[in-house]
Amino acid sequence: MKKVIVVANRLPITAVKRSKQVVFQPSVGGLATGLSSVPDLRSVWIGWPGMTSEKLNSNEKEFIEKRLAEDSFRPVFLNQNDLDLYYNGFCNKTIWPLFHHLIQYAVFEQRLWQSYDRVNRIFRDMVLEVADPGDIIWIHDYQLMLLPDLIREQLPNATIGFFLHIPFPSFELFRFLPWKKEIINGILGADLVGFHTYSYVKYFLDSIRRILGLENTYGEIIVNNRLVKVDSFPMGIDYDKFSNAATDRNVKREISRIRKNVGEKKIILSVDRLDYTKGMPGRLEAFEYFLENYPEFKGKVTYIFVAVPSRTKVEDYRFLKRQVDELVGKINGDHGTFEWMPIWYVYSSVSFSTLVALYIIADIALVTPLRDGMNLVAKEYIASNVDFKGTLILSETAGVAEELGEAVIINPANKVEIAGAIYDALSMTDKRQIKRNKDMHQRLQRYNIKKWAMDFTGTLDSVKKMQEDLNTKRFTMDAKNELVASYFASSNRLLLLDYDGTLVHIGESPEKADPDEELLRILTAVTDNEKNEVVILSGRNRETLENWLASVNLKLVAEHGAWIKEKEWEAIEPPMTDWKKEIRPVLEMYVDRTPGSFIEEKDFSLVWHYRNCSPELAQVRVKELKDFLLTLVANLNIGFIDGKKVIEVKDMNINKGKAALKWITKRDWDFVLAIGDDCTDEDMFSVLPDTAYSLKVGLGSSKAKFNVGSVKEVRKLLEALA
Ligand code: ADQ
Repeated sequence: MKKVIVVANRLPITAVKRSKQVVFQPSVGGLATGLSSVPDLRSVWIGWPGMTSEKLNSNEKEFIEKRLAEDSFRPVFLNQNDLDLYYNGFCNKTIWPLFHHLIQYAVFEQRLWQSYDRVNRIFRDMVLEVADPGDIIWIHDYQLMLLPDLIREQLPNATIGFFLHIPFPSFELFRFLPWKKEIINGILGADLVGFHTYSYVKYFLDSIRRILGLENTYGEIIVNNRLVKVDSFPMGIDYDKFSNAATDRNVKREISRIRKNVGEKKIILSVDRLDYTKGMPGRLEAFEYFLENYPEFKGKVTYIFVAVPSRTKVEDYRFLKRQVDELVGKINGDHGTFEWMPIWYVYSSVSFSTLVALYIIADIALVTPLRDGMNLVAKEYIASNVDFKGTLILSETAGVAEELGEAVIINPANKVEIAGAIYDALSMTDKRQIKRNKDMHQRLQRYNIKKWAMDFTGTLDSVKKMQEDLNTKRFTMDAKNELVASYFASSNRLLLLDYDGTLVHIGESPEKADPDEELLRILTAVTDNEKNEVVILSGRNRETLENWLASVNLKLVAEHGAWIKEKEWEAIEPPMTDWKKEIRPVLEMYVDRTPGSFIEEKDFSLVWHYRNCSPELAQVRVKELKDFLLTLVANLNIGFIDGKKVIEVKDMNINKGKAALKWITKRDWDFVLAIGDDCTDEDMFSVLPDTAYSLKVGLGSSKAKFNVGSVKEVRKLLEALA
């Protein structure tokens, strides 16, 4: 049976030492519940068990390994140095603040990065030990962003999913990260990349476009000839666990205990890890503002403020603790009386029964993070209140706000608005509360943690199937051997080769695509064989081809078939260029409105280049220009090609197909091979005889018989023919 290997920084169980004995604290999170419900999957977890190596002797380590193995957990042991530099360092001082748009807290230090890289490799080694062919490897969160690609390097066919639980930042912030390219490439080692919301998906795709120059189609990207899908999967909760809790005896007991202590006052609740992303000081100030501006509620409202200790080794968190302590003290001091304490401050983790009792008893849940990947507390609050009562006040900047739009949505930086929302919520009728909460309830019930886990693993499965479909036309070793054999058995051969993207890799600057020594050597060897006729069919102009390829005895086709050179250059048809004077002013207008773009004029075409423009602006302009050209082309008998970062307007009677036909019909060839990479080469593929071999470089549908991986593979093939 295939298994899912869940890799996360922490295991769902923590080892601690009590009176010199190692004991375990189970902390079953939502993820474990979700995965246990995916049919036909057995799961193995890999993660840090919670104690550093220095605190364990070899017997204790062995004991931990044995005990964890009973639950199919595999520990990754980290030492104190790793914990300081990787976890408390790069993870929580660099990535966490930056990804939450709080760059003022972020530090960028080489040694922290090096440790992150090293620890990701330690995790990789454990995955390699555990993984069998066919397993699903599901990697979680920001601590392990390099891991997908590290595994891919060793297991090229592995099924890898990656899910980020925190927000992905906008490019304007992400660009500050000195290791942004490594991080993006690391994540793209996965087959499926998931985020909580569509906004994070957009930010991620935007960074890929800007950093790697890779475009996507509906979230699908081709990375090194492998299809990668990026999509949103809003994480759900264990709905039944929370919605059934109201009838639990322990929960009922907790409710009476809390009610006895608070009395009949209205209850406002907040529950979070003590973290600067959660907006705690701003929330406390908003509560103070509420008391000052709605004094009629003094003595009638209690704010239960639960904060779970978190990352206490990081100075910013200690500072926040002091800040929160002071604010709570100040508000209680300024407004409290002998009979009434405005804020009940609990700085500890609470049991499940207490947590749900608080959710049920609270009239208001105040969830006001500055930024939050999702925020499960908001979902748990709604799910626990099966009578649909209570009001959720929610930050617009929490991922969960995209799903729970019926909540009272506020800006966490606006204390006046938050105070107003508290006032409205306290005055809200039951009827209105029920109406708001019912829809949210149903949504949480439907898209619960099980559905989420099945959705992610199911999508991962379908991505693998899509990859297989794309691979069916792959140019395998057998296909290559057959082609080579047929080549050597023939004596009258025609080779039709595109240039850019086929013989040379198109990098950032297409003007620097001149042939390197290796290519010239290969082309010379192939053309020197008198049984071969080799034609380069390119979109480039005559001068460029002439300059670059003069030293080789090639036949040339320039401007997509407009010019042909056997001995001298000849126009395939008399040039028809009247249309240029109408199109040029249009393109000039686009140059003026799109900084970085420029026009290239060829004999038979006009080309608008936009590779140096801002990708967003270019996307808009390309769409506008194409719409505009569509209205013009029919009358002018021209067409346009939506090429690689270019729009080329040209006479549609001229194409590579026509030029190729000129050669195909010239002689009775007993071997024909055509290789190309983009839409202009499809015209060439479509005129080939059935017996011809044709290869498209890269993935994607094509009239060519085979897809070949890269320019490198094309060169290898030509070398084999030399
Ligand atoms: P967190 O930042 O930890 O998670 P959150 O989504 O609210 O934030 O999850 C906290 C969990 O801890 C909840 O399930 C809650 O019940 C529990 N919890 C909180 N306070 C507690 C307390 N005092 N005692 C006991 N339990 C408590 C990260 C991201 C989030 C994202 C989650 C899941 O930062 O944005 O929603 O992962 O992907």
